[in-house]
Amino acid sequence: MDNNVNLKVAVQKKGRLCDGSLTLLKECGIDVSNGTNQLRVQAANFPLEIFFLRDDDIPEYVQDAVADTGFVGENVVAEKNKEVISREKLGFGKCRLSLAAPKNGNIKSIADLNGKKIATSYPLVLSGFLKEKKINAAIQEISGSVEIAPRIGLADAICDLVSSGSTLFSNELTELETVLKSEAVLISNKNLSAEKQVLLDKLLFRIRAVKKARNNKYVLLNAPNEKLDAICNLLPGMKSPTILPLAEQGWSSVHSVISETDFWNIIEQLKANGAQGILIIPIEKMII
Ligand code: PRT
Ligand code: ZN
Repeated sequence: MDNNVNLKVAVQKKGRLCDGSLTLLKECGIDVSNGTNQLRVQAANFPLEIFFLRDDDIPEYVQDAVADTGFVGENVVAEKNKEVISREKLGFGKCRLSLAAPKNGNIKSIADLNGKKIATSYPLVLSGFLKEKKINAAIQEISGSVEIAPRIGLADAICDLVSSGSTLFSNELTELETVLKSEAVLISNKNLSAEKQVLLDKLLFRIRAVKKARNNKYVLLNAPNEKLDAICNLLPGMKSPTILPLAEQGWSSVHSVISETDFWNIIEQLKANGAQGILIIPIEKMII
């Protein structure tokens, strides 16, 4: 294998996906601490080079092999419609592209959009959605501040990204329907060389281990021996829980791995079965 091969990774230069992308790379053991001021940074301990770009340009650069892979929102991938492969959802940058209309106006559902004008930065995704729903509305493409379009008379409704909903709320807009759900995703070029594919697979392996670890917790608890069966049945561990005797007669320590959501669902039952000294510990990496 050519030792000079570098995986070229596109990351948003400044914005909502920048921190999440760099943190994920760091948790994958890839050190890019040289900062984000430059256009490109070489990782210290992995054959990988980061290019800092505007998020809108990332699908095209990956398609054209200027970058081999990139971190970008699914919303941008859908709108830019370039020839790239979506390899892995990344669990951050979550939002939805939604239709919204003035709170006190006469547009109460998407059927009321017929004959109306909708402002958006996502004309391609929106036109596909309107076609599918058989709604005949005009699309006014604008590049920013979409939420003010109804107030200044530019459009009757909008189609924009929403996360907390506070932008819609403060502009007196109500959400009508979700057009697309989105999160950050790792995309790649369709024709990677064998060497680059090996590097991408290594990166994906690490990303999956970090994602699994983020969703799971290590649980330690003390259980009276007569309740061990009941408690172990409550814990869906990776294989089966580890059970170690405690110095105190009649008690054991139970160790397992569990998703955080599952844990909160069974905590009361664990306590009802006599579990004590329950510890929840974050997991750094998880490889199954
Ligand atoms: O300069 P560059 O072009 O790289 O950045 P940008 O300004 O285009 O993008 P940026 O950093 O704002 O967003 C990058 C990506 O983050 C988007 O493409 C989405 O995938 C994701 N993302 C997640 C969001 C949001 N949440 C989000 N809330 N992108 C934008 N918003 C905006 C939205 O447009 C609206 O103005 O935030 C406002 C709504 O937020 P709430 O919380 O008030 O609902
Ligand atoms: Zn952008």
